[in-house]
Amino acid sequence: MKPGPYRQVSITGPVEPDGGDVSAPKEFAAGVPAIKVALEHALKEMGLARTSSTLIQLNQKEGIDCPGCAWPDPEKRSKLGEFCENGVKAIAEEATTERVGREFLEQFSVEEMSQWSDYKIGKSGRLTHPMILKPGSSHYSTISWEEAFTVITDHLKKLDHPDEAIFYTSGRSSNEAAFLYGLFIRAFGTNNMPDCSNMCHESSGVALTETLGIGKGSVTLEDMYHAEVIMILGQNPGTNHPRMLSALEKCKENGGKIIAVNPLKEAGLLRFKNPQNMAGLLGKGTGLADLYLQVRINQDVALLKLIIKKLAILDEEQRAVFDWEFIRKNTHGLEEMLVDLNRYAQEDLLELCGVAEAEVDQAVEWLANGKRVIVCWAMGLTQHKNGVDNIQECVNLLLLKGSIGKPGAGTCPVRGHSNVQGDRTVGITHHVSTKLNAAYKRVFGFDPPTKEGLDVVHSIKAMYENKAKVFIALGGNFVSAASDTEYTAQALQNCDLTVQVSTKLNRSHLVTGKTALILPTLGRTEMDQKGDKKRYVTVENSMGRVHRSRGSLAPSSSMLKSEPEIIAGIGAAFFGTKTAIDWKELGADYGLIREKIAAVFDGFSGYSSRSAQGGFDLPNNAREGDFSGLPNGKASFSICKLPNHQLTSAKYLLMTIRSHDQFNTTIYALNDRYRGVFGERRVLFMNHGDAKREGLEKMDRVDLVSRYDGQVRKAENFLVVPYDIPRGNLAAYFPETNILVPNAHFADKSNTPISKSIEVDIIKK
Ligand SMILES: Nc1nc2c(c(=O)[nH]1)N[C@H]1C(S)=C(S)[C@@H](COP(=O)(O)OP(=O)(O)OC[C@H]3O[C@@H](n4cnc5c(=O)[nH]c(N)nc54)[C@H](O)[C@@H]3O)O[C@H]1N2
Ligand SMILES: Nc1nc2c(c(=O)[nH]1)N[C@H]1C(S)=C(S)[C@@H](COP(=O)(O)OP(=O)(O)OC[C@H]3O[C@@H](n4cnc5c(=O)[nH]c(N)nc54)[C@H](O)[C@@H]3O)O[C@H]1N2
Ligand code: SF4
Ligand SMILES: [Mo]
Repeated sequence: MKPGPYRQVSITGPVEPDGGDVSAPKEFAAGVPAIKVALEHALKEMGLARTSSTLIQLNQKEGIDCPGCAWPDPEKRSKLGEFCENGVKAIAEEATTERVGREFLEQFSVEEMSQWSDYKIGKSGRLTHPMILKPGSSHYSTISWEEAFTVITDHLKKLDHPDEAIFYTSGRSSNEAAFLYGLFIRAFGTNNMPDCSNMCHESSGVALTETLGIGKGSVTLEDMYHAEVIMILGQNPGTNHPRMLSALEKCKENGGKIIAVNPLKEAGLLRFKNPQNMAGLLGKGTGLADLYLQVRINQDVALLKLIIKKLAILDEEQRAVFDWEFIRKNTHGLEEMLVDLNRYAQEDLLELCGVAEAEVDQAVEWLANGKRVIVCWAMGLTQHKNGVDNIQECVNLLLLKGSIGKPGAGTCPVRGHSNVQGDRTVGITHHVSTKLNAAYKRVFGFDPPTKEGLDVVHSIKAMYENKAKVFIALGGNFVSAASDTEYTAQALQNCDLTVQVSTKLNRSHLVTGKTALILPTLGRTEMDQKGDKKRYVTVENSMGRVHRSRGSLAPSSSMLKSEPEIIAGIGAAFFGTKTAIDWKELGADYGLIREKIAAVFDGFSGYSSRSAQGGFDLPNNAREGDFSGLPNGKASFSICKLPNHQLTSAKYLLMTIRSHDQFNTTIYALNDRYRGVFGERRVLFMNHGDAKREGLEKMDRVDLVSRYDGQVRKAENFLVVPYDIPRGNLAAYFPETNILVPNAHFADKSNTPISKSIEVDIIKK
């Protein structure tokens, strides 16, 4: 337990294993077990009536956008159900009938609740009342909405400068809420807008903007069906984007090849039993990856360089491997890239990536022949020191193949939260854009601040150093999601005020500033009604399509406000009612917010009507093959660095990953079915040979230690699971392992924490 300045709270909860068990990993995803587990979760949390009334609406055009991941919905939706096991879990978690009411928070002290596991905290239920934790008090107590807005306003007005406030956003907010939030923050006078993207796909945004002129993917769902080769690097879709497997299945049916690149043999990449048809349910399902390249952690650049080198040799041998017409017309920087590539010897690259040469050659053969290539990726590429280089090496490959801007080809960064992409589109960014500032001036009549704001890692540093004193979060669970848990906890505890706009209780309500506020909000599943008018919000999926989401359940409590109402409430309290921006009016009528979004950002004309009629695609220059907006008017090749891990023989690289039963810091259950783990989260996946060398057997207990900049960080009590993972590599779940990730170590250019390549030692207990 770490003493906070005011309360003796635990910043992690218990660090003892739960006493679970492990068995052999599974070799397929979905099928009957997925339906069974999904229904168990749904019935336990929601009961039969709520289960059937929500699931019937899930991902249907008139209904609720799944609050799980950002995977898009097909145009033609199955009436049988357009969702997956983990979508059902996300819904069940939100639509639970459990409540964290006034009495609950008055009964349990903050210190007591902080001793619970994240699982137990989350299962307590939906927040129902605005609550305040006053300086020196041990329990939350009730506060009215008006009083809560006054507390926030008083603290904000007391600051010496607007840059002493931090405004975090997690990716579940709607476009309407995110836009209004960004508007308030800029009108208040800061660009301190860290958001969950900074810990997630920021490396993708930076890499793609530099090379292709847009920080988003270029493919559509339809493209996935028609690709000849899909490469999937650093992504576990069977757990994190399960309906992507249906798209991969269609690609296979059309003759496409799938190449998986991952240190772990993930079940969802091996075989898919589609629950939407009998053959999938009862048969052996569809084999997905035709080739599985079990790369060593953070050696994707080595593997990709080797593939590109081999392709270049074939191309020189007069095979039509590269798309020279595309390269000449649309790109620049190839020569420099090839000169750099010459510095690397094939043998060295082969040894670094750890993949058998015959397998690399098979990948090269398919990539040489294929004209339509898609590259998909997620956190396995972004969360490294060279995360931006990882992605730019993928772009190099696609440019050589002319596989950008044509059907069946392109970039596919698979996004995390259901609206993380939309939040960024409508203005949540710590970066300054002169174009955006001019648009705000034109539409709202004020000059937004021109100083760059702070991202996640720099916000934490500012709070730790007492340079920022108020922290407001629109969703998320900052203390558990961010790296360096002790440092981050101290940073938050240094604040005068921390505010959480949340649906469910989490650790960030317990590790707080001197004063803390809980502002409970409506979730996606709930009816958002003003008088007799039913309101809806809009979101943008991973492929840039904007569409509407409308909940149907009665709200968990009559005290809840919607996110736009809460932000509008803060805006009206801070600025008063006699200003050019009518906060109350905007918070009441989301159609007005959408009009303002359309006035500030390109591509949103006819926003309300188009989003209600099935949705619309935002402009995407890479999809169109238009690179005229780039500095040279062309897409660019990049020179990408290999990582530089100074590992000695005693050291390991640890990747911190998601289990099948969690959504980031929300723990649905203690299992990781596909990897054969049940009832336990403190497990350490380790190579069989490494375990033997260390004298470790299955379920032996170890501590993990990282040493950065002279500081030792320790995560205690992990149970060893000998596993099929490359030598020298380890895997364990986050958030338990976030305590090991130093806040000062992050990706070049994107500042994303190095959550997938932490240098650690193992200490046997
Ligand atoms: N059910 C569920 N769905 C989710 C989430 C969730 O927690 N639960 N989270 C959402 C969010 S916010 C996000 S960002 C996404 C995350 O989706 P993913 O990125 O799929 O999630 P991770 O578990 O972090 O998995 C990373 C994968 O990368 C591999 N990997 C790790 N390091 C490397 C490497 O160096 N190279 C390669 N090639 N592979 C590597 C791991 O073995 C693992 O398979 O999922 C979203 N969807
Ligand atoms: N070590 C390590 N750390 C990581 C990662 C990793 O792979 N390894 N992944 C990183 C990634 S990719 C991400 S995106 C971040 C995630 O970081 P966050 O987005 O901060 O975390 P979440 O766990 O998604 O947030 C969950 C909380 O959001 C609130 N919530 C849920 N729905 C709503 C809603 O509709 N409205 C509001 N206002 N609140 C809601 C609930 O109170 C819930 O407790 O974590 C990052 N941290
Ligand atoms: S794939 Fe993602 S968005 Fe679709 S139902 Fe599953 S969790 Fe929800
Ligand atoms: Mo994410």
